[in-house]
Amino acid sequence: MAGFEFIETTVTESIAVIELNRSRQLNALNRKMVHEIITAMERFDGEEDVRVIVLTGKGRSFSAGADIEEMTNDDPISLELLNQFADWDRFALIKKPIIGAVKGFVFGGGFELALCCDLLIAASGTEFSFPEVGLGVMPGAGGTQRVTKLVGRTKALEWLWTGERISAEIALKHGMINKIVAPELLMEQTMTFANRLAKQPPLSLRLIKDSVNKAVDYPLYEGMQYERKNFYLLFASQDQKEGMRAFAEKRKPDYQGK
Ligand code: DAK
Repeated sequence: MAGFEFIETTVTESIAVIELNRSRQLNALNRKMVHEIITAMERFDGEEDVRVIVLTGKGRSFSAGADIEEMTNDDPISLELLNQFADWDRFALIKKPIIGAVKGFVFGGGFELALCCDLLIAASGTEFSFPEVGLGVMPGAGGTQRVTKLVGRTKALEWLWTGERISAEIALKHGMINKIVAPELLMEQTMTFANRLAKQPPLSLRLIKDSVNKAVDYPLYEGMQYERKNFYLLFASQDQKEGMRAFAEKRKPDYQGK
């Protein structure tokens, strides 16, 4: 995809990779960059040939947070008029699986961006932190909500109040990331995992993501009703027929995402 200043994108087979490309500033997220990331993600979400989206950062860090220089002189009215949260809100609407491959610092807005991913693979040595409290502010792009839903109120408050650095091991222990890999194997292992997902029936992945996301917000009964509708819906797909026929015929299914 051409025309981006702060990200690079590539597509390998059916995996789209979006790389934050501002490594001299540790991929600090300026506004244009966030806009570019979500724009690329939405385009890939709509491309039939793409089945999984990988988000990562160039250089030694995933992202050291929002660009502090850019927001130093913000005031509530300028923030309201900029309406930047509109871009951040769009991450929750991406239907395809998003895998974050993170390393180095995953701080502030960078941490919030990582929490927009569905799965996270971290290089050993990765550190997560919400340093906002040390700047006299707090996370505003979903950090307090997403981390609390993931790890619970007690740890969330500790991390958000202190701004302390959370090691990859602690993140794994609290179910915040999926696995830790050697730094030099981060992309290789992420692509292997992405390829595994890319072979699964895309509509199943899509409706599983939708249902699991509802589980976070809905009471159990309502969530189960919602799940049921998605379950029924998959029986309208060609891939359901293909999957079950392939089982009966003792061959590998060939899923088309239809
Ligand atoms: N912003 C701007 N530049 C940054 C940066 C950042 N967040 N983080 C690092 N850099 C720049 C450094 O200034 C330095 O630039 P030069 O001096 O070389 O020009 C370069 O990246 C390399 O950084 P260091 O020299 O500091 O590298 P070190 O290894 O010594 O230290 C560090 C790495 C990550 C510990 C340190 O750079 C650091 O503490 N960085 C700041 C971390 C931080 O406080 N992050 C921001 C949290 S606030 C919003 C949505 C989201 C947010 C806000 C609004 N809306 C939608 C409205 C989120 C807010 C935040 O993330």
